[in-house]
Amino acid sequence: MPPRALITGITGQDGRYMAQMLVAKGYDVYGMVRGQANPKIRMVQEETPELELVEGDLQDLSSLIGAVEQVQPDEVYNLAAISFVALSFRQAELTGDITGLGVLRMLEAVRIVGGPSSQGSGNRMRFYQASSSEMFGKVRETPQTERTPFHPRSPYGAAKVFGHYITVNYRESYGLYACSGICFNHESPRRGLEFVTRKVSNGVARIKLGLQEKLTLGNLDAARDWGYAGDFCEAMWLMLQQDEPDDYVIATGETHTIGELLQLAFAAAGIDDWKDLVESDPRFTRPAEVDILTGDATKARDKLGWKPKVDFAELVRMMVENDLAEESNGGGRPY
Ligand code: G4F
Repeated sequence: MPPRALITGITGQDGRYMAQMLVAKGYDVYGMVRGQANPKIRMVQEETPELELVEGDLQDLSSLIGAVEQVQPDEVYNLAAISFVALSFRQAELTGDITGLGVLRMLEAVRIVGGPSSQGSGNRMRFYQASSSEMFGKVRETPQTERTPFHPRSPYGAAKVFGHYITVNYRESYGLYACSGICFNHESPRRGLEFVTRKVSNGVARIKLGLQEKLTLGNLDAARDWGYAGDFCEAMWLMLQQDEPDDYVIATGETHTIGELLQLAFAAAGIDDWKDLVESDPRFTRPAEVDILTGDATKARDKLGWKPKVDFAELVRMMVENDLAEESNGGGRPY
């Protein structure tokens, strides 16, 4: 029997890479979707025809129990969340419910359905929680490791801290094989247009093609440890293949500024003189900011044998080239 995986957040960037990676590894893969019409569902079905869809909603425990009962997964990847930090300030309660309590509900579904002991001990289902470097927020030390204290700076970060600790708690209380990956920013051509890397790659492509005049961003001083989403999905899978469950920082260890991101993106489109093409607008700044993040993934390297393959320059080039092709072709997909 091939192993079975259940992925929440299947229409998001990571869910899409994870589904394709697991299918290639021989898994039967199930993606959880909310019951309503979502144009991205067709996209993931076209992208990964082997994928089966199952209904479930992180706000509804009984639907999660139903999904886990139906799939009987060996591995559960909880990748779903309200993941856009800026939106979490405007929809703080919803973010707490989905990004925070949603983790608890998913863990409960695994604990209840997973047997043989309903208390979790001996539970054959392995659980991955997508934790985030946003939990470090106003950073207490640099670089950040698995032992760095958290200081979230947004409702999103605070909800992720709950999700992280409840995952640790279910591991310690019920013996669940539950892991938390503290993932630093990870990007790709599949990144949503609201995130800064894709906003830049897409904006640069549109400027190059004469479809847009300027790129309007928020805080230009921020710096991030940006990696490639495909590499990060490999780390998530590796976490669930170990003898013992544990938590890991997943990061490249390199920090770049938004200025460097802009420089590389414009260069990839063959535009040298770009300073006047970028402006900052307070509409895109946040009530509290995470200024700079740098991860130390030594533990993942030593215990999982993981290291990133795609570097920052290659990542930015890949994203700009994708957007140049999509925008030349009428703007890509409507989602
Ligand atoms: O691309 P961002 O929106 O990503 P952010 O806030 O770092 O969060 C992402 O990475 C986290 C991992 O650490 C994930 F957990 C989370 O779900 C998400 O995937 O913003 C990056 C930086 C911020 O400092 C932001 O203020 O870029 C700055 N920025 C400046 N101008 C902008 C803009 N961000 C966006 N989205 N749009 C702008 O116009």
